Amino acid sequence: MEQEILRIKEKAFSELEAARTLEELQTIKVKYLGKKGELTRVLREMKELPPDERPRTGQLANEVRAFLESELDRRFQNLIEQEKQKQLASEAIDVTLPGRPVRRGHRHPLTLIMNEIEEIFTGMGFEIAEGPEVEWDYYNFEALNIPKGHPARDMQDSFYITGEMLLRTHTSPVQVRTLEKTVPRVPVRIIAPGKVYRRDDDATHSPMFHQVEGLLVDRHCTLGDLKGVLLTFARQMFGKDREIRLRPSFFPFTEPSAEADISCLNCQGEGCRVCSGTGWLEILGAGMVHPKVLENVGYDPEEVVGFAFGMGVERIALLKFGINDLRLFFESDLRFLQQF
Ligand code: 2NL
Repeated sequence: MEQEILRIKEKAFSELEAARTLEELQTIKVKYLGKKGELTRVLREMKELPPDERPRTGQLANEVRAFLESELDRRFQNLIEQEKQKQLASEAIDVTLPGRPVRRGHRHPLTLIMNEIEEIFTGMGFEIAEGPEVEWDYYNFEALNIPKGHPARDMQDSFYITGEMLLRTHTSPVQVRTLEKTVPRVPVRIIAPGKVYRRDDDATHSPMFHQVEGLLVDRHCTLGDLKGVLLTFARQMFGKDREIRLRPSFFPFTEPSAEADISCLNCQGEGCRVCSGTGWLEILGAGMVHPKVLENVGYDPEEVVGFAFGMGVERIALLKFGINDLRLFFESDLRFLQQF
């Protein structure tokens, strides 16, 4: 029987050494150590041996069983490790491969124009002011001398949130808030860039658009100073040959008020299709701050004067890029956007 046990040991050992997969190894384990395994069978047959032979043979059988168990265990660990290495090798990253190109984006054309406007005015000493897009009726209208019943306050023209709150229809409320905080200090030189909202939607109007307003308040300034600031802006934005003209106009928050035109970009003032034969293109509205507005925010209109202006960023962008439909800016069509 001892011969039999040793034979099983040799056979099992050489088989487990030869096993190449975890499945093969499991089969070998069952074949020798399982319930119906060869070594298990031999152990069961021990009770047929003469009693004096049983301890020695028993001990041998147990030693062989322990030996095979530990060798099987060692081979299991080996094979698991091998599988892991194989897996890692198949997943290896080739760091020398060229990368997949990621297409680089860029700023939206309106952002480019907005940044350019901001740089021109900060270059003249204006600071950038910001404020909320959801605004009180008071800051958006009342403080700006736009009385109850004025057409601009009509529900048809503005997005109201409650009776007293709306989406700002211009960035003027930012300037009102700034003046309230600054009074009675002068000079004040700010621009207020940002999104504004009106109930309009066609080729030249979007319900959300962008404005940059400017404001200067000091002990002394004139319409001439305003014109100089606007001429400097026009030439930096649209070219050094631009001329500027002011035409009388009306805004509730300025007196006097004016529309500012630049000499036509296409015909240099000769008159063409772009400027409808006039030689001029309207770019913004402006004026001297109404004394009522100064009073409303706490300045003494006998002590200080101011000028203000406001421009639509989309309009500036359309003129500068020679485009005729502002909806292009909001359609997110890359074929359009990639041209800037
Ligand atoms: C336009 C005209 C304008 C202003 C905006 C302003 C602000 C304060 C006081 C007085 Cl706090 N005026 N802003 C003045 C004149 C014109 O905008 O056509 N914008 C697109």
